Amino acid sequence: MVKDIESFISHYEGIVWDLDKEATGEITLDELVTYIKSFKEIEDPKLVALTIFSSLDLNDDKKISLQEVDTHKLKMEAQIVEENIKDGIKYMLDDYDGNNDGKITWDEVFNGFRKYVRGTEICVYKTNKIFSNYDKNSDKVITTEELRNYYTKFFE
Ligand SMILES: [Ca+2]
Ligand SMILES: [Ca+2]
Ligand SMILES: [Ca+2]
Repeated sequence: MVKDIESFISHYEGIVWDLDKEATGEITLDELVTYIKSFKEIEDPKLVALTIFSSLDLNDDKKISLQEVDTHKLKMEAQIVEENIKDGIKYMLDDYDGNNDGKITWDEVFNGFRKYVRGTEICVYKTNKIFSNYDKNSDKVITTEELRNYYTKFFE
């Protein structure tokens, strides 16, 4: 169903052009059902139209406006950013948070490198490099909040 909504949105402007006879910039439920019926492979056009309406018709006036489509687009984009941030945090914790307490200490990162990198100096260097990126308050602990700040800047 989400796919129906997204494909509807990506075609929205073209659809408005075709269906919105009075050129109000809005699509009614009937207009949408008519449009969806043109896709032979969709078995229940009314149901698909209602699903699209339930996510897009925010002010419940039984019309989808351009603004409502834009709002939905922004919401989806924000959701993608949020997922990327969460993935980034998870990736760091999976890699470095040895004792799974949701914080990454200097020793955890250092010991992580020690397992597969030869030479103490290079491990210290690599560890310090990570901390200069993430540990904003320089207390030698990377918190999930610091990770979130880092990835928020990175993805926005
Ligand atoms: Ca509306
Ligand atoms: Ca830890
Ligand atoms: Ca810190």
